[in-house]
Amino acid sequence: MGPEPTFPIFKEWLDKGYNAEMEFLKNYQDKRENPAGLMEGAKQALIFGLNYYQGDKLNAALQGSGRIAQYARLRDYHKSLKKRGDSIIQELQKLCPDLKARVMVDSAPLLERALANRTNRGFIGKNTLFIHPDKGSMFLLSEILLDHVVLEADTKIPVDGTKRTEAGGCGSCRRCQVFCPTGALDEAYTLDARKCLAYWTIEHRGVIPEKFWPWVRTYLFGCDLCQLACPYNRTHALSKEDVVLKAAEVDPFEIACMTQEYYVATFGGTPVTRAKRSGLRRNGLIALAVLEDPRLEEAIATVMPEDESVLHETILQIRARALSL
Ligand code: B12
Ligand code: SF4
Ligand code: SF4
Repeated sequence: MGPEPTFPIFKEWLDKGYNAEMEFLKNYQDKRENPAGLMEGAKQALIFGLNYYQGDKLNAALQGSGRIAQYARLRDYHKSLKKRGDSIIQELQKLCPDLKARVMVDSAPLLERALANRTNRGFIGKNTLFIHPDKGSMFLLSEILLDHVVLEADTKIPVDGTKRTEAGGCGSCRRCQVFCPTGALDEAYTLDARKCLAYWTIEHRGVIPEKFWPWVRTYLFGCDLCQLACPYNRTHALSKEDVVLKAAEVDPFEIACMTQEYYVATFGGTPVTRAKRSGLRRNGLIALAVLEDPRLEEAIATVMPEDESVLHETILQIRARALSL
C-alpha cells in the first residue's frame, strides 16, 4: 500500500474551494495522502461495496418531488458495512490467525474512491463516482486495512476513465454533465460541491441560496440524477438490503411540520438523519414554497420561536421571494 497518486487532485479541489463549507475534509491530510497511516503496519487494503439501487428511473426522478436519494432509504449503511467487514475479517483470520485489521466506511479520512480505483476493477467517471463496468455505480464503498498480505493483489489492467472501451470509461459521453441540473459537474471528473444538491440538502446547515430551490423541490434529501443518467447504471441490479423508507417520495408538508417523534419514527436509523431534523424541515418548507402548496402557511405556523435559526431565516427568504414574484 503506497501513497495515493491522485492526492494532488484532492489538494487542488480544496484550494479551489470546491469543498464548500465541508471543513472536515481538510483534516488529517497526511492520512488521505497515505492511507497506510490509518492503521499501524497496514500492508494491504480490501475494498467492498453495498448495492443500494432501489429501481429509480431518470424520467420519474426528473418529474418527481419530495424525493429521498436511494442510498438513504436503507438502514444506516455504516453499521451494515461494518458488520460485513467484521465477518470478512473473521474469515481471513482463519487463514492468518495473527491478522490485525480495521474496517472503514465513509467517515475515515480516506480518499475511498481513489483507493477503490486502485483495484482496477472500475474507473472514475465524469460524475466523479467510482463505476464498475458491469455493476454500475450505485453502491457504497467500504475498506478493510490488513497488516498482512493475505490476498493476491489485483492484476487487472487499469481502466482509462477518459476512453470508452470494453473495460469501461466515459469517452465522449457527457450525460451526467447534461442532466446535473445545477452545473456542479461542468468541469468533467470534478464536482463543485457549492453547486451540488447533495451538498445543499444534506451537509449544509444554513439557508439554501434561492437559485437551487427548484431542485430542492425535486430532491428533498441528496440527489441521484448524475447516476440515473449514466449508461453504466441502465441494467443495475436491485439492492437486497433492508429498506426502511419504501417510497421514493415523501410529502414535503409532513416533513416541514414534523415533530421530533415523527422524525425519529420515520428517519431514525437511516442516513437521512445526517441532515438533522432542522435541515429536513428547511428543505420541506422550500419545496412547499416552490410548489406553491396551499399548506405552506400552515407549515410555517409550526415553526416555533425556539426552533433553529435556519428555519426562521428560510421563512424570511420565502416571504421575500413571494414579494418579488
Ligand atoms: C464529501 C463527500 C461528498 C460531497 C462531495 C462529493 C465529491 N464528488 O467530492 C457531497 C456532499 C456533494 C457528496 C455527494 C454524494 N455522495 Co459522497 N462522499 C463524500 C466523501 C465523504 C468524501 C469525498 C471527497 O473526498 N471528495 C473530494 C474529491 C476531490 O475526491 P473524490 O471525488 O473521491 O476524487 C478522488 C479520486 O476519485 C481521484 N480522481 C478524481 N478525478 C479523477 C479522474 C481520473 C481520470 C482519475 C484516474 C482519478 C480521479 O482523485 C481524487 C483525489 O484522490 C466520500 C467518502 C470518502 N471518505 O471518500 C463520500 C462518497 C464519495 N459519496 C458517495 C455517495 C454515494 C454520494 C452521493 C451519490 C449521495 C447522494 N445520492 O446524494 C452523492 C454523489 C455526488 C457525486 N456526483 O459525487 C460514495 C460514492 C460511492 C461510489 N460508487 O463512488 C462515497 C465514496 C461514500 C461511500 N463510502 O460509499 N459526497
Ligand atoms: S448529485 Fe445531483 S446536483 Fe450533485 S452533481 Fe450529481 S446531478 Fe448534480
Ligand atoms: S454519464 Fe457518461 S460521462 Fe457521466 S459517468 Fe456515466 S459514462 Fe461517464
